[in-house]
Amino acid sequence: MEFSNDKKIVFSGVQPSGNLTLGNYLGAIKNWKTLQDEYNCIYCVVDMHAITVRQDPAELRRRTLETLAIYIASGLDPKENLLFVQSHVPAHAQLAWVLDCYTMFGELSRMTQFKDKSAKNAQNINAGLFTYPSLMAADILLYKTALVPVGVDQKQHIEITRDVAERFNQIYGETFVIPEPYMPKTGTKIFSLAEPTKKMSKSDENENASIKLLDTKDAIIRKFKRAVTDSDTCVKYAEGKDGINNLMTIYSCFTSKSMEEIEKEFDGRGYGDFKLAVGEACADGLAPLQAEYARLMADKGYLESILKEGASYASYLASKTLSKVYRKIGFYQTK
Ligand code: ATP
Ligand code: LTN
Repeated sequence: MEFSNDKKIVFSGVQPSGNLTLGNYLGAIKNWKTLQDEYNCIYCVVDMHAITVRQDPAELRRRTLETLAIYIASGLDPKENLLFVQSHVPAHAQLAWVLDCYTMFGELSRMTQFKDKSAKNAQNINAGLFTYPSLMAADILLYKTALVPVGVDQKQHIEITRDVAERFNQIYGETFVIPEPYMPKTGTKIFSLAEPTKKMSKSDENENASIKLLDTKDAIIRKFKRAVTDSDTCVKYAEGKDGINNLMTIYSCFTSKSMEEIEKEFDGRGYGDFKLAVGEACADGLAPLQAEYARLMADKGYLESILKEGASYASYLASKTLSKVYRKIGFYQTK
């Protein structure tokens, strides 16, 4: 694959740190394919970010390929989108080190993801977890990215990327393009089904808290049936009704119905009916993705060929930015 024109660049990624959830899909991946005509899109499997939390090597390896298959099964055409694995392109680590030296300890200390993950992994608060945003900034800045489609939880990381890029540009002159976050109107934050004030996360240990993209229809319906709601009985989007609000958001994402339409549809019907309808809409909405995923996973050779080609083109693009940066900061370059 090769970008044949100078459309603006879109870059995003998901960590292969667990089975992908409905949060990853509705908050990020589902929106990616809507950008593929208008932009040159780069979607990366960010395995280097995943090891900021301990991973089982065999599982990390397996999930890396599975994540790629989910990207394609979600409608990303590998002929139009640049798809690759982060660790296959050394420039990400190389630029991250440089950016580490232009990112302040105080800035990194304010990151809520760092605070959350440190609390969750108290025995493994490693330096990578702390400098995670510099690697993410490197991912984005290497490709002159204009737009970064992510869920709302990543907004702070885009802001620090912009700050670091502006700081660098101020010292050395125009080097980096300053990226903008891109967030859809609904689905930017999907909450846990078990604790609807917490974000749905693929590394949550509670199986019932998240819908996995590859869950069977039965499992999806069962999990929605068990979803925590409130003691009210009325399907209404309102403050304090976190569980119901979350289910309504999910239902709206799959049916394109507005909150008012959903309230009307379930007027006078109980939560049981509503939960079943959400489960069915979600399972049916995911069915085509699941079928395509199964087809792709049966052909690992094809998936590997995409990764090889992707790494080669991404390395070519990234090396241009990296050498510019190396030159600007004064690293000696032989002729
Ligand atoms: P982990 O649990 O390992 O931290 P995660 O499930 O939070 O992972 P990431 O790989 O960090 O997922 O995120 C990939 C993309 O999915 C990001 O764009 C992120 O904003 C989005 N995302 C993750 N969880 C949600 C959610 N609950 N709602 C909306 N978007 C989400
Ligand atoms: N930190 C992101 C994943 C990620 C990313 C990126 C997203 C790593 N590098 C670059 C957009 C652009 C997350 O979702 N946790």
